[in-house]
Amino acid sequence: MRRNEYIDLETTKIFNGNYLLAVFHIDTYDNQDILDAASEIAAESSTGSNRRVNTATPFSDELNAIVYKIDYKQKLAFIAYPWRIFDRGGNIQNIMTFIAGNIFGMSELKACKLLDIQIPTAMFPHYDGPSVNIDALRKYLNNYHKPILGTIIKPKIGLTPNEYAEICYDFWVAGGHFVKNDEPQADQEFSPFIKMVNAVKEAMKRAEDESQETKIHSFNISAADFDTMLQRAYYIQNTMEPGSFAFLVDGITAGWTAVQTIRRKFPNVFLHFHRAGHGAFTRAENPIGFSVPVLTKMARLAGASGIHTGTAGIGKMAKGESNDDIIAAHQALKLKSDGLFFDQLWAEVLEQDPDIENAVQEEKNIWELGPHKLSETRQKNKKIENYWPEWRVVKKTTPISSGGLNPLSLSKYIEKVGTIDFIMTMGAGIHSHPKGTKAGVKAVLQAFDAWYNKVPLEEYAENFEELKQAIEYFSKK
Ligand code: CAP
Ligand code: MG
Ligand code: MG
Repeated sequence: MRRNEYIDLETTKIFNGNYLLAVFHIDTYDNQDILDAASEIAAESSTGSNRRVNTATPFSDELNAIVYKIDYKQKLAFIAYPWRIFDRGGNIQNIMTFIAGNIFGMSELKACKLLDIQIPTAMFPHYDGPSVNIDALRKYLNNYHKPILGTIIKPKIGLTPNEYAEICYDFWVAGGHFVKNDEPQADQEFSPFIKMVNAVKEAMKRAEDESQETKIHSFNISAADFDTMLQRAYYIQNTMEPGSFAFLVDGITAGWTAVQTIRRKFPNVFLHFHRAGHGAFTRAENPIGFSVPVLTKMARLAGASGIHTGTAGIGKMAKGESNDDIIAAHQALKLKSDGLFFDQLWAEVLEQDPDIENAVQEEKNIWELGPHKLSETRQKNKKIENYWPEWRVVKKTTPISSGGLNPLSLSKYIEKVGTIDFIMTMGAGIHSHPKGTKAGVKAVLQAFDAWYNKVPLEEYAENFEELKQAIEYFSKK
């Protein structure tokens, strides 16, 4: 039914900074007018229920979400949420409970997909945002001009701590930067957490001594309860060298509160948001859920240092809607980026703030250089450009590209995403190389050098056996 108290198609007040804007693709089973359906979604996702209640007051009505635009052709509803309805204290879980909560269960909806959001800059001082990000990893690794090249140890589960650590050693000593636990790794009886941490520490030391390079391991600290998560985090912090470790949290299955607890307890540790389970919400063919850019924006607001943003169709995982994976990677990295529906400025803009305007322009100039120029400039300067005004902004988070990737994927993804500022993790893409893990790493490094020197992979592989074998093997379906 039409809920007029949740509709105001002429209003412009929703652009005054007091509203979080959202756009949903909606459809109903009984071919209901989508303005009616949109007003019911606005009710259920803000102050109302399925009928007008007598207990509503003039003040509670002020907190109603507002349907402010409808695109009948594309079945899109634009809804504005007065963000004062959200829990104070920077709570992401509460926002998602409103805008991606009950409405997914509304029986009359055949489709209800939250495609994009615009977070008003007035909200930013109330949320954590990232503290550590890829810049800290680059400094620690002394790697400024390449993507952070990572792996996931495979098999996903079932290795003893020593077997696991040996594969870490092989990856690191051959030149790899970053190893992560796989998303279900925890404290299984055949691979006790403490033993795994100590085995990794020993393997890292061996690989660093031999390679004369620093290395990083991202440990999965997701657990049954926060006390156990924190115990695992403190154990790692007390065992590993500062900077040599990241904390991985399965953000969908462990939840937003887990992500934010770790962000707040360990502001100096890279917080790796693994999104296992996101496909139930984000896959393009899912009519009900939210998009990869929405998940990425909320993870950045929550303070994740990095979040998986997909492979833009290059890997094994299904893409989100259209080119969502690339939009998400840009939403992760940029100070200002255009989404499919909203552009998003990640700064609290004081009136006529020239600093931010300059920074946005500088960022635009840097991105227009393209990944090659950026990589060459960084190779020479060995530093990160400082267009980020450290104050009044939500720092960038790190796109993590993963899923069915192999040495042949690297240059394709760099060109698609238009930057080298991401972590790329290859599991099978390294550990299924015909000549083993070390050869897999060498093939990835050679693939990067081919891109950097602007030489076609096949031509470059004529002088590099590991890359040649990778091309032969990974080109076969
Ligand atoms: C990749 C991976 C990652 C998925 C996550 C896996 O392994 O470790 O968890 O890529 O997907 O378990 O499948 P492979 P996404 O490199 O062997 O494929 O990044 O899309 O969230
Ligand atoms: Mg309820
Ligand atoms: Mg995995």
